[in-house]
Amino acid sequence: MQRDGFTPWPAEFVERYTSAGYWRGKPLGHWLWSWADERGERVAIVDGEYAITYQDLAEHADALADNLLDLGLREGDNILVQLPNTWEFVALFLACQRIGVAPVLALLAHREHELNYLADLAHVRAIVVPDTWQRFDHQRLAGDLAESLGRPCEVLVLGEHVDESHVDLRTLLERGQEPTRLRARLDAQAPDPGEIALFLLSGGTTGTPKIISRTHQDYEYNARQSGAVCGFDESTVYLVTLPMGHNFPLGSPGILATLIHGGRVVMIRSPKPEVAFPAIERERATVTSLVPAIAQRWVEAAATTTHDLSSLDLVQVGGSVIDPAFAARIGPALGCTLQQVYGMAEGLLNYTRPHDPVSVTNHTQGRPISEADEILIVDEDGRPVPFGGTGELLTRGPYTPRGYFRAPDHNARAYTPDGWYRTGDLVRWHRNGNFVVEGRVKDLINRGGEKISAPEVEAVVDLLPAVRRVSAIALPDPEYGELVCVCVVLHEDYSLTLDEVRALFAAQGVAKFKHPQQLEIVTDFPLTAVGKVDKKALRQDILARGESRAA
Ligand code: OOB
Repeated sequence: MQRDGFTPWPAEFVERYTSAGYWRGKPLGHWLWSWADERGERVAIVDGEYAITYQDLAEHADALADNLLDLGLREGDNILVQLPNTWEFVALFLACQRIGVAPVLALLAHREHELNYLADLAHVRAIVVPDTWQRFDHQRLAGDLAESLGRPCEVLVLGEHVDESHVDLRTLLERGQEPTRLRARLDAQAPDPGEIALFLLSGGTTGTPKIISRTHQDYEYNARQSGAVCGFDESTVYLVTLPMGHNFPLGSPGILATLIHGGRVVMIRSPKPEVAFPAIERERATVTSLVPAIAQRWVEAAATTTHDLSSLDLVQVGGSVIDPAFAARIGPALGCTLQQVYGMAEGLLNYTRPHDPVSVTNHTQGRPISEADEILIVDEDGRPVPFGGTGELLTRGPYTPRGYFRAPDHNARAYTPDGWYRTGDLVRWHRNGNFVVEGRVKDLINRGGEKISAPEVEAVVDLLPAVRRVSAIALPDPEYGELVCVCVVLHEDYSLTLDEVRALFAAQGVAKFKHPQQLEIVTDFPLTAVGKVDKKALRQDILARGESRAA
């Protein structure tokens, strides 16, 4: 039973990926037990004082899966998940995989604006949140949201204070039944491996963000092959530094590859050096993944830290660009090898390899992880550019889905008729055979690795009565790489301040990381030949303004 709105791979590709062994014909939940059978009492996850073995993880996930069934969730249902990095989040993710329920992986930063939209788009049957997180009452927001949907939607809460009308996630994790019998019962109703296993959020370049459905076997390969490329094995101790709803820490190689390859996952709640460094020392973490803005903080903090970071072998940095000069500092500062990662929730992953020379790791964003990744670099007219030239990257492959979920109009633009995904990234091949990311043609702002859709920002600003026209652009930011600048043309006799703009974003319940940092009032926008706002020229104008202001 395939969910509507899913774009399948054509049969010949299914056959190709299966016969080559990329796809292994089993749902993700199957692998949970094969790991447990092999490694039983080895520790799978460390979360603070708590260490959970592979066997316990499988048993807890089964208990939870069974309780989700009791709540009425069924194969083909979707749920919205917004949780901090915890072992319970991993158990929930795996429980879903046992019974064919697909989690939509929201971020803790998301608020009404994003959650309403996602709940609606995926027709979710449950919402899972912490009670509170960083002083925000997630439970209340989820409760209000569930009520407003106008159809049954359970609220599951992780934390100390669970309202009576909601379900306590920890209770659902408690083991009741005899594990072998429960396992057999759940095995008997295992989902199809070609089905949707999870939804990742896309950065999005449209007014409403899209979600990406990933299947069991494509995502298992995504993680397994990532782990193989990065040398993951039983000695791997992976520190989950970034929010685990992101593709990077979840499956690239992240948590899933660590479990696939028999290592140990260490959970932390914050990427700050004050939290991460003690955890590295205590758990002898060997590998982690960071976005550039966090890598920057780690490099600065490492200069004076008293914590022993010597266990760190490999630090992956990706999600947005780093300049080669900074890249060169990371390895020496943290006493490890740098790996650059250029990936996307839509699929394709590129890594520099752990044994590459620094000329590769410091200067390029790596190469595809699979020999089955197909790559095209094309010019504006869709023609391949000669080797070494810059163009848009198009790709197909065994872990690059053929379409966004329930987005036919957008898919017609984002994919070619023969299934190539247009990444919107401008890249070139370095002569050493790795990609260099040169820029992008897609309309988004990349703030410290978090992607912000410019049209989504514009749609919010457009609600202001003072605003006649609006255009959101990326400007350089010393800490996060880019910031959100909104440029507006005002109606006559109106004025507008940045504070008013930000107050509107807060009132609309938009995630904080999307709130604009800069407001520029202009009299008109430069236009392209076809009459669209010329954002490149606008950006130049605003940068020039900044320079003359500074002078
Ligand atoms: C990762 O995934 P997303 O889906 O949040 O964002 C993908 C986009 C890419 O298309 C590219 O525009 C940008 O983020 N990006 C990079 C980059 N890595 C990603 N731009 C320049 N240099 C890099 N190293 O960001 C993501 C997914 C899996 C692993 C790592 C990152």
